[in-house]
Amino acid sequence: MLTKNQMADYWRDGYVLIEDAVPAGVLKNLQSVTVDLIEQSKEVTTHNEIYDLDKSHSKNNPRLNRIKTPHLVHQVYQDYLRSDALLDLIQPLLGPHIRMNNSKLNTKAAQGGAPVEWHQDWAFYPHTNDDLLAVGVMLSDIGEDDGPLQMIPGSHKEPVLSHFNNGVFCGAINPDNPAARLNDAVSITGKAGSLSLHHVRTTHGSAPNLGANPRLLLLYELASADAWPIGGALSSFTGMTQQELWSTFNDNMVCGEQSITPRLTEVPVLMPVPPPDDASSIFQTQSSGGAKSAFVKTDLA
Ligand SMILES: O=C(O)CCC(=O)C(=O)O
Repeated sequence: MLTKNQMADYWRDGYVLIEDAVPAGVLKNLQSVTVDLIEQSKEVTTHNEIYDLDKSHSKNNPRLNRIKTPHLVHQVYQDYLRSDALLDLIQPLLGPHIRMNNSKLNTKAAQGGAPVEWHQDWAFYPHTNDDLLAVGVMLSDIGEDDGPLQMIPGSHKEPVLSHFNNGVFCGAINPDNPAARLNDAVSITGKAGSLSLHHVRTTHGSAPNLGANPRLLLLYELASADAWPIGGALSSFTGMTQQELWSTFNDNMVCGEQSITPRLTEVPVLMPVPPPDDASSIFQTQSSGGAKSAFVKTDLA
């Protein structure tokens, strides 16, 4: 269960870190399946439905940005999502009816794995209300040098900032924008088995991984069931038929009841269009959209 203080932290700062959140046996399974999946990427030479590759990926040295939609790749990721250990932490924030929009496992490669430029998830997928959050489960120890998630406290209560470059959605805030308050950044570090919860409007990003091991962060993007994505946004639902969307929505219910009565609140919405050339992941959106980097380039990799 979230404590009262943890809930207060979340609503005040737009994120909270919970240590020792994942039961030891579950953590071990998540880690071993993840290591196997990275190993299996050796045979892969271009981005595909499962893998987003780091620039220096090779057969001898598998280096990934991401395992896409891990919940579709292995049951272990579904089981943890639907476990009481996780639901007890998210229901106090999202209510009893929760849908997962997407999952991803960002495996920032050792010694140079790519940064994620500063952004608010909301800019990618505005909904009818903003009762959405992302769970970030640390599957490896994550210290300051490992490219931890960084958050800007209180940004979830501030305006949604431009994520455009030359009129094209680039999925990143220009680091020169003073409204981003990047000097206020706080790193979310912790031991494997810790997790963070961040509000959909909280500004966050992460630097390259300078550490000796891949930084493994499993992300679940969750929504109250009555928060419906606004059509036309870049999202995991883009391109689905109505039937596919309905069955995906039902498959992705984590707990409680499906809703066909979206709750409409006064939320700031700016549609993420026109899209960049490649919007297949945040990494490709930011690079093909020409996002200006906030992070010092590294040539370690
Ligand atoms: O993996 C990270 O450091 C950031 C992930 C993130 O914000 C995203 O994928 O939207």
